Amino acid sequence: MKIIHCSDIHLNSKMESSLSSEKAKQRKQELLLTFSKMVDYARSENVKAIIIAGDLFDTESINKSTSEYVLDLIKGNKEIKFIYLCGNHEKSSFLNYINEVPQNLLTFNDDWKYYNIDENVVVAGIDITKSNFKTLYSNLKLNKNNINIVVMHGQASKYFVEDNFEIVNLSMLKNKNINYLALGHIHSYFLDKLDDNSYYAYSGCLEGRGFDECGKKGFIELEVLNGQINSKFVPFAKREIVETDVDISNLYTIKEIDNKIAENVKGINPTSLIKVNLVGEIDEDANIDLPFLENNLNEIFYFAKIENKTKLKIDIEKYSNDVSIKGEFIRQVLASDLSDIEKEQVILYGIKALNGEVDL
Ligand SMILES: [Mn+2]
Repeated sequence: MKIIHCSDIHLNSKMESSLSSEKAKQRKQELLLTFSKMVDYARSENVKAIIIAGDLFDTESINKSTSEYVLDLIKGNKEIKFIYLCGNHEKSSFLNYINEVPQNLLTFNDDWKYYNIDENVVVAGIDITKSNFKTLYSNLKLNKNNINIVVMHGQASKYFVEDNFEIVNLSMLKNKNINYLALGHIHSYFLDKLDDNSYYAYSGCLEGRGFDECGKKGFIELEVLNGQINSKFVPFAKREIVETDVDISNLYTIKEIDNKIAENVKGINPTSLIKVNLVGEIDEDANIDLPFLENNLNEIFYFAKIENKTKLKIDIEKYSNDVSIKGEFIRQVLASDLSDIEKEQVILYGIKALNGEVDL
């Protein structure tokens, strides 16, 4: 029997701020479509249940049309159980929009709830709140003869943290007959041992939204077979978000820099959103025309952005004997009472300013 564990879909997200409003709108739509495609995948793979471990929606004020879309998906797939735990972004949840909760939509509250989704397969879950976070661990009762999946939303911690109800306390979930702990909150896939017989995992989000959500995104597919539970991560995002450093040390011309970037991004899927950080030490005369380089990259990728993080390489020796204003400036700084580190910073900044690269 198969089960999907997903979380942190954040439907209705505003998406990355540096996108044009048109593309941001498109990404918002893609987010909803990827969720819908995951449900299609579930149907085609005969998945019995989809566990959503929180943050299905992004904001507290949930959009009506998105709610209706999700509700139609649930109603249109009666053979799949949607097991949905509200996360910290959904205090007034989309359930408020629903007059009649579909039979295949199973939810949780601040007491443990147990759903028998198949013979000897139980999914238990709870909303962690201010009033239950100290007692919930001792209240969890699981039969060791079942395959037990537990759903929670929060930051996993090996230590008990006083007065923090956003923490999932792993040490207090050990040896409780849990076979798999399905977590939400962290936006990247992560899996580790809970105790000798079980694992805890974050599925991560379905689509990266900004450059703080780089890498492969998707869901976890669980299979219960012969009294065991196996898991695999299924990359499923329509687009990947990639950030990469390109070292342009000792390059001077726009063409050289452009070629170096092209060489570095060769293997990246053109459907991606990419951010290139230019790094290294460059000559003050190097021609870094960011808009030019960025436009070239935007011809290849869905979205591209370049940040110049290079350091200026200044030959102080060369300037200290120079009869130019730069030479005079460097001689004055070197003769000052500043520390060596301060001298270097002042010189770099000053030369940049004299080159017209910074506004004073
Ligand atoms: Mn989240």
